[in-house]
Amino acid sequence: MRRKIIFATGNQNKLKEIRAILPTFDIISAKDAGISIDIEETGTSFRDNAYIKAKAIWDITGGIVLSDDSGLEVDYIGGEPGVYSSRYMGENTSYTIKNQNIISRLKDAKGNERSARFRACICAVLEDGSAIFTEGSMEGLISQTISGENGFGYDPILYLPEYDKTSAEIDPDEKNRISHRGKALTAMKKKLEEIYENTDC
Ligand code: ITT
Repeated sequence: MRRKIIFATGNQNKLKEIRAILPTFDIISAKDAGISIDIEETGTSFRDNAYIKAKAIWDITGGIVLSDDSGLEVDYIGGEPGVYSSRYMGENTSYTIKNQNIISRLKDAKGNERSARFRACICAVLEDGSAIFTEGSMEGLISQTISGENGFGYDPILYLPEYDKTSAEIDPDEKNRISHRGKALTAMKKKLEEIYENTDC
């Protein structure tokens, strides 16, 4: 039987990726578990916010709760939008506008000055309330134009030189293999397997 895990996210795109990356788990969103709470992300790091999200759901459900806090760090603009990636320019602003804004802010940046990365921190709060963390990143350059239809968020502006494509142009399965989220979740799966040795984890 597949182990049930609640994933503390309201982001459907993340859920889709998480389910593809962890097919051996039955991943349930907080909403599907009947929980609808607004969790304020008051942390200043991906790790802090990942913990805040997982712990808030664990306080209600117990069991194992996973969460992801992630974002885009652009070096030329001091690491922005970083932990504020989903709130950058306002939560309801379209990603076409957000992405165009970042491209405009980098109009004078050349070559490696355009370096950027997606980062993800995955937190698991376990049955006993203890927390474990894994991290992953995916390096690239901010593209000159918005390009690609796959993925979500800032995928259309993170250019991956080794593929000569943006993160929104590569195949979704390929993204999951090399992405910040893919790496952090694969590392978390390994940690959970070690903890729950000889179970279906
Ligand atoms: P939850 O907190 O409910 O999980 P959220 O979207 O608010 O959903 P975060 O606070 O972790 O999640 O913000 C992550 C943002 O970073 C996300 O909304 C995108 O703007 C960006 N981001 C993260 N991973 C990404 C990816 O793989 N591709 C494109 N953008 C990504």
